[in-house]
Amino acid sequence: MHLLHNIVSVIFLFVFSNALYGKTIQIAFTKDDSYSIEVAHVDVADTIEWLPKNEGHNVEFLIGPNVNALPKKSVLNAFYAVTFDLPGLYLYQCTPHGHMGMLGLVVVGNDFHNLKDIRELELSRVAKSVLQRLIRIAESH
Ligand SMILES: [Cu+2]
Repeated sequence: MHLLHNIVSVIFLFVFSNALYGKTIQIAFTKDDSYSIEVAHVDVADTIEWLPKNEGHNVEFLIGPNVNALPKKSVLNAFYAVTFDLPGLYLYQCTPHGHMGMLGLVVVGNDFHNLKDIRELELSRVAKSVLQRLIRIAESH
């Protein structure tokens, strides 16, 4: 009975802390000038960590649910982490390779309310076609 109580307590703590602090997922910069996860689905309060496993890349947010409060641009070759507080879509690029289509999309809380803003972004032709592919992946999740 005591053991069962402990197990229930541990499960409760796990669920509770998950709700409070969120989960963390990791995305690596790859040698193919891409992000290892191109479309990430997370919940509000979850964190994404970007790992500089390949040189010459960073993370620069182009748009998010609050365009006036985007996460700051990361430094090349540096570890970076963002905790997502607002539901909606966030699009980011690698500053040197964004025009070549090194983009990442984050869907927070399965919320697509600002999809129109993302579609209206000015991007290179290659980046635009990559973005369309990422949106299709996100929508078919
Ligand atoms: Cu890059």
